[in-house]
Amino acid sequence: MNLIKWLSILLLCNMLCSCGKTQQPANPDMEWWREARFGMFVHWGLYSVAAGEWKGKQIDGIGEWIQNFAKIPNSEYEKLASGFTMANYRPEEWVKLAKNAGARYIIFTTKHHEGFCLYLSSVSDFDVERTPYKGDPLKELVEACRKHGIKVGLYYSHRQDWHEEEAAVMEKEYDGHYGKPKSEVRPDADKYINEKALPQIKELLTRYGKIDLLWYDTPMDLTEEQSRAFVNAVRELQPECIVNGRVGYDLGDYGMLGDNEMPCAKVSQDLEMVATMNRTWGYKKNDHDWKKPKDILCSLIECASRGVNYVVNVGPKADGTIPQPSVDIMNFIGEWMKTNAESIYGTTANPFNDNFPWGFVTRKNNTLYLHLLRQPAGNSIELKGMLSPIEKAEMLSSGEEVSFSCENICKLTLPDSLDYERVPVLKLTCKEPVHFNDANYMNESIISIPIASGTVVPGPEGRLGFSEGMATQNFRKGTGKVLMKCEVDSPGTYLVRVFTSRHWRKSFAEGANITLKVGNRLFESVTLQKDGELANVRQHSYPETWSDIGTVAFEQEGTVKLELSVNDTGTFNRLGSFGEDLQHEKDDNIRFLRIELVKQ
Ligand code: FHN
Repeated sequence: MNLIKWLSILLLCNMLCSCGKTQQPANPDMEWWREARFGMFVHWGLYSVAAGEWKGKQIDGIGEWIQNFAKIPNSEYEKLASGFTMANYRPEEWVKLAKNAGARYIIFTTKHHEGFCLYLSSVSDFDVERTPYKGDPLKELVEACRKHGIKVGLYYSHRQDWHEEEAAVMEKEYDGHYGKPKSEVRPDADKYINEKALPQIKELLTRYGKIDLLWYDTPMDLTEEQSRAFVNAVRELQPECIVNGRVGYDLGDYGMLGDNEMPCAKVSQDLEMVATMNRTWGYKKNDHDWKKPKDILCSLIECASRGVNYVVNVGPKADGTIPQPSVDIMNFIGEWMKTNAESIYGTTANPFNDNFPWGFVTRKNNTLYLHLLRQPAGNSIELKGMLSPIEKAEMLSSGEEVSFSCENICKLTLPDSLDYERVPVLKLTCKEPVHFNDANYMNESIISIPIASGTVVPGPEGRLGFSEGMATQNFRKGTGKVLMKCEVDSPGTYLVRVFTSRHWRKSFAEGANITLKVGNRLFESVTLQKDGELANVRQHSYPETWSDIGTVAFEQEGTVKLELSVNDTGTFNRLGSFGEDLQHEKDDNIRFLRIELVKQ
């Protein structure tokens, strides 16, 4: 490091040393972020040069972790900089891609775990100056964002930095990165934070004008005081800048789901979910496992219907080209947003508890938006929980009126010619803010009961609750039970189907055992079997499994109570280790999503 860089560090340290000590100023205004609902992530770095391959060998796992997975020493990894040409980098094209898709903010990796800075840094010489590119890619992107009215989010890996020995997290790091044996590596997190991370945050927040969002990642073993210093640095330098939840210790302005973790019910706080389009964040030339454009669009819709912001990732190549399938996906969303964006921006979650089999609902004051992923049975929809009379029903994109009647139940009859591949949206306007009741009803022969619609009765040992994404948390023997209910309006026999999920790195737990009471029927000490797994957008991240545990007969209509407890969480195997942390996954927990009663 040259003298000027050292002097800059000292100066920046001086200016920042009070950050950890001062009182935290008021939180920034979240208005634009809540209104946005949709953002685009960009993972771009030296890993984009490696593109998932090292010395002719395909390296498993997410592409931006290649240095770690392929055990590449810094001396070799640094050489990738010469191939990071950015020759076709057109930041304005990236911004237009995001904007045309309807994204309202971009989050750009200024420094990922590899430690390489995608901007001109005075603090570290492991930055864009080492590449053939003449310029500051961050400055250019920020300017393009401003020009097109897109909010600027900066990703910064504040704990992990494989380039700096001080930042080593010993149980996680490959000692070979530093060119010396593990026994000689001397980690010093405070030194790293004070001499590289915080000074770089200062650079990012003082050199590029207004920054709207600082997106920290993988706090790992940071202390609360260290995490707080990262929040305070932002508060002090740009009080209007929002801080994401992964800064650590719930100190951010909003909460975070795990990577590719879709919420399973409406959530109770500001929350964001980040998703890949294939299996990697950073570019991998042989990852062709692209999600379908419609599935990504539906993820955005589903997140909005749970009250969650959705941020989808693109991983440009080293020359700055965004892979064509990503462009196609963004354009597909953009086409839809042209006529349907009103049903996403500034909306709040589906007011009903129902998981409707035909799609998802969002709401804005007096208006409900019904997103139709497939044709409803009988080409009609019943909104059993709806208490407000509907004034007008129309297709959002065409304005075509839809016939309805609201006597006991609001029933809508859909036009015949809807193209469900394009996810039509039915807009319902009511005279007054929508009133509803929150019971769980039968739709198309299934009564779906989200676990989060239940109430928790705590047990003697620990506290059962719901995770950010509204699956159960700490659910094991003695932590409590969940009480739920549903409305039966069609007597008969029902199959009882229990849905659970898990992080993809864990196998289905053998021997997981529950007790479930449904009305008067007791399923005592039932071992969950893996009877099936849904083939959906979650299948590679948090796969959803169902277990059929038996049948129950209801002789009459009415409210049915359910009571669920866990006797044994079972045992599982670990299926690999590819970067994603398991911060949302407690080993001793069954992650319940919902119970379905399926009419036979
Ligand atoms: O380890 C990183 C990963 O590479 C990627 O950047 C994701 C994006 O959310 N964050 C971390 C894992 O959660």
